[in-house]
Amino acid sequence: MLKQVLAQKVPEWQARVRKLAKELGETPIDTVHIRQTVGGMRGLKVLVTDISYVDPYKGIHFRGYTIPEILEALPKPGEGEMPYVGGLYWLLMTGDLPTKEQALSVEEAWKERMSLPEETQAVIRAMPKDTHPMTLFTLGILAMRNDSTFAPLYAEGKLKKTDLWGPTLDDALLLTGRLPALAAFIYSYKYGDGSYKAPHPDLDWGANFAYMMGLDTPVYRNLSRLYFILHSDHEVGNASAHTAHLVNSTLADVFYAFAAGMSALAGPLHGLANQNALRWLLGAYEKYGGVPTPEQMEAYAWDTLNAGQVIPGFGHAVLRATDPRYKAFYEFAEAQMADSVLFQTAQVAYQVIPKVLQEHGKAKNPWPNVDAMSGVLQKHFGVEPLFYTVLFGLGRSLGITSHLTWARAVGLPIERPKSVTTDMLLEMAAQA
Ligand code: HAX
Repeated sequence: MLKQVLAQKVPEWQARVRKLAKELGETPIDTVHIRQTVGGMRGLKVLVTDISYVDPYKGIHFRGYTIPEILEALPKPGEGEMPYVGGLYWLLMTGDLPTKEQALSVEEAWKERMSLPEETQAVIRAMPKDTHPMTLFTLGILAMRNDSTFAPLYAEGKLKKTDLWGPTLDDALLLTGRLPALAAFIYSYKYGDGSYKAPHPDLDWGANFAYMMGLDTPVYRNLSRLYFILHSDHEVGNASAHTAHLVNSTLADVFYAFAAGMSALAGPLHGLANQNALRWLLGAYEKYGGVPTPEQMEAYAWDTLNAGQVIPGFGHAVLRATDPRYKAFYEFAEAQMADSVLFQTAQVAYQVIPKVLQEHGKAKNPWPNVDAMSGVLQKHFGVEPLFYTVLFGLGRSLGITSHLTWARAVGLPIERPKSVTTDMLLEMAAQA
């Protein structure tokens, strides 16, 4: 069903991008400053996607909808439950809010693909148990590449440029379908009895993950759905999405591209912030032998800052207000685990840290980001902190594979920015 809807939409979007490239291509849209050339290309408008957009004040918009809007509007399994992840995938892929039938059609497509092949399990089992979960995750993704639809069709010369998106979507559905089983198996291998728990045929993507993790309660099912929806996408310029986009622009398939993206996510400046934020909050709790008072939290925060460190979970490169993903998690925690001492510690942090960061005067955004709360929730249900980046990656697969499908649909070319030497930059600066 998803493929038929995309097939109707793709030609119009191909024409739109062709127009931008051919008729409007010489329009200048920005000036490049040397600070950006030597500063990680921060803020340069050099990528295009219609799947998501981060507004500095209202946060992430998925296909134009804010977090509160999608949590309200996406179809849900039942009253008071979190939406089907399949509905979010429909929205990301098509741009349209799905009916319940459309959301369930994605869930059905995933169910048909959800089992983890024996050889992928064998690849994980061949690794030492102390291997990092993200290494296992990346290996597992690459191991599934043998089942790519795209790779053999392309190798056999059977694909026209305008048709590349179809088998990319096939790969996207296969990969995203299998990832919950891969993640849960890695968890079992590292922290459990090492057995593979097959997916439940009656459960949706989010609930199935909870089931395979052995955390099959209504609350954790809902947390899983919420967690994956909130982590699904954050534009295409962030390091993991951009890495996957770059790799896929060479026409390396979705498996190669997503594995590369997950290697980027594994870096401490990207996907590890949730662990650091949790560790920091636990540190405050342990230091004061209980939930800190606001005064104690303030002193703890200044100790961190005076030691030249950042306060994890606060600040953002783009956002200039409290991250709506943080707010959604906060409300979930307030409703489901108000008596958790860790949540109470996070509440004191929320009360105190923005003021401290404002006094400190460096951070452009003193407000909490999603990572200030995501680890708190997982820790409450006993999930091991080293695994949080895999959870992040599982959610992010939804956005990244949507970007890849659409990049192939509109025929974005291989990426090749230009580099210059420092001498050239110094000369340009002297002449400016
Ligand atoms: N605590 C202390 N200082 C902070 C700070 C924080 N939480 N956030 C920013 N600053 C400092 C920066 O280190 C920088 O200092 P210098 O001038 O000495 O280099 C200054 O304030 C200006 O930084 P900025 O422009 O406001 O922020 P950046 O765009 O450079 O960085 C970060 C954004 C998210 C990396 C930053 O806010 C940070 O390090 N926060 C803590 C770590 C964190 O929570 N990371 C997760 C972000 C969410 C995410 O994207 N996850 O994937």
